[in-house]
Amino acid sequence: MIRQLTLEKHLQRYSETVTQGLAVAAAVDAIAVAAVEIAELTGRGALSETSGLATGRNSDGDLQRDLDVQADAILRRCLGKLPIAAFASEEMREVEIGAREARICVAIDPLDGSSNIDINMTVGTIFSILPAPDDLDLAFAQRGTAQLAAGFVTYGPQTSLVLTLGDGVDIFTFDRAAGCFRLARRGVRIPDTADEFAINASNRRHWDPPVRAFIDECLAGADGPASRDFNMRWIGSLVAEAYRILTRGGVFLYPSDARPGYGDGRLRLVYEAHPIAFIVEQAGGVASTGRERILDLAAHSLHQRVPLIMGSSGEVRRVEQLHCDPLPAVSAPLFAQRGFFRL
Ligand code: AFP
Repeated sequence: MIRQLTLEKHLQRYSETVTQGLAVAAAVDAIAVAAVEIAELTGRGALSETSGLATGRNSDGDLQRDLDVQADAILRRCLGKLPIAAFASEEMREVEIGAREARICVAIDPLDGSSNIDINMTVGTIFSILPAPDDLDLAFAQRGTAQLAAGFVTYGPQTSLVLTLGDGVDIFTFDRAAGCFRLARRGVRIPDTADEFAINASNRRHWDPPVRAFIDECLAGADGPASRDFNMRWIGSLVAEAYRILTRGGVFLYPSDARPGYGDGRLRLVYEAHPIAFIVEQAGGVASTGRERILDLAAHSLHQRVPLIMGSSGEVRRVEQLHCDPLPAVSAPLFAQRGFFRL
């Protein structure tokens, strides 16, 4: 029975089969240990000394909450015991060079979705593990295809670790009674088509025409070119959206938009889009900017943002098609009279 397979056993088998296997397995294990401590911290909510309220801004100007800082410290403590050549975090301005002879580099978003902490919403840790290049200044300038492993942990009803080691996607759920992560789902696959889209619809007036056209098709439902009705979700937590899409398919869009500072969207390439894209592709989905494959991109700066459209291949490919062959400009009469989306 798959439930008997623990994360520890899974990593042990992997470490015996791949060149950097031992280093990668040790890093994933350290992240899992940190995740249990972070789950305990986030699970205490208002009972803990940490408030979840904003205490400042990180190096890239995002609101930083004390839980962001605490989660970062827990992960750095657990990973700090390992030989890691270069380490990067959303909460750190620069890359930290570590053991130069080490074989791997690690990038993390310690607590994605932390703006949801005070409303008791699922948040998570995202991680990307890369080979150590000869020039460590280029550690996080590698294409996403260079990743050796990636995943995320959800701190919600379940503490679950979603992991790819380059050979499919598995989900391990923390068994509180046993004190270990057990295999809950093996070889996760994203359905090729789905009827659920996720986007922050309040930004519609700022979107580029192809994104508007795609969302208008979803809203037109059975009356429009998609010939079927859609449902909408927007959680405001990338890890929760990704977990839902891994569970029942769908498409997530955080596109570039016309707001100041959102010309490349909101999500970071190195420690959000790259790892999520690796997971999505390994589960049979697609992850794109709307024009390019996310995993083909290499960052020119550590906190570089990138538009992210990911999920079921059918829907993501439709968004790409609308970017490549834009529909003729119309005054979108479909919604002028409906009122839901006025021009
Ligand atoms: P926080 O970590 O600041 O809460 O941001 C979460 C996030 O990066 C991603 O997880 C969400 O999908 C997205 O932002 C939500 O962005 P909006 O608040 O603009 O909808």
